[in-house]
Amino acid sequence: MAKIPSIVILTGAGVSAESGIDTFRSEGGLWEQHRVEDVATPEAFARDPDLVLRFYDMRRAAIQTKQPNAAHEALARLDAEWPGELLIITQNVDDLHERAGGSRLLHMHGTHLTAWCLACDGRPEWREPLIDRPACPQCGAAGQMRPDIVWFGEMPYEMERIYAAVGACDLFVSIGTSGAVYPAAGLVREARARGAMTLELNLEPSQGSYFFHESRHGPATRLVPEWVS
Ligand code: BV8
Repeated sequence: MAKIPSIVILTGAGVSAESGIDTFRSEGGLWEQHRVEDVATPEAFARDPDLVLRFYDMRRAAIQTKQPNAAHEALARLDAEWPGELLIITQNVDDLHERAGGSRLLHMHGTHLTAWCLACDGRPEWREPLIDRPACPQCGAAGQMRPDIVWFGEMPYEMERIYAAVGACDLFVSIGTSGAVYPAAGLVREARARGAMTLELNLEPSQGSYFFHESRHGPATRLVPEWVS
């Protein structure tokens, strides 16, 4: 019996843009006159923890007011129906893939759904602001919680599992990412080198378009349902 193709899907901020969540580089990724790259770093957290905690509290609260869009829903349908291997690797820290029903999901840059306690290394479910230095629900330590988000200069989560999935896939689809941030932006080359077909669905050509066999340009809420159907 013919092998069912295995699929790896990489999503970025563009898949959540039509849900009203700002991408990083459309408005220049600015926040309170800081570049995101300057706020989303361990150094920024050490230098000005209140600024960084306020940045993530604001984004966590904003995300809770947003809804998944037709792109998230189409990917969740594919996830539910595809009989072969499938993994959605998202760079996004929002929970819109989950809320659309996605389950074969990996947040390589972390998520707003949990916080990270530096006292016990726990990852409790989290929804509240961190600016008030709440106590960790697992160990009770106060003021030791940081966003469970991979900052610039930190190692993304589950890279071994990611490289194994990308190296074994037959189809690699990149959706809504600028190809600006590594190691995520290098995954298409890993997939292609191992013989996968590679497709990019993005509003406009990305920094990595050259590496894809095919690039389609337009809004994710149109391109993704068209591709999934
Ligand atoms: C690491 C969490 C090493 C934070 C994020 C020089 C060269 C190469 C690499 C580096 C370098 N200098 C530094 C590095 C490393 C660095 C990096 O790549 N920097 C870049 C800026 C050059 N990478 C890292 O630091 C990574 N870690 O390398 O660790 C290491 C090794 C050993 C031990 C320890 C460490 C960690 C990177 C993770 C950083 N965290 N997110 C947060 O969310 O607050 S990254 C952040 O930007 C996002 O998570 C996302 O992953 C990333 C890229 O953003 P995109 O998702 O692509 O969004 P963007 O706005 O850029 O693009 C949106 C796209 O959507 C656009 O193309 C647009 O056209 C399109 N679009 C818009 N609307 C729509 C649409 N498409 C369809 N439909 C629409 N409607």
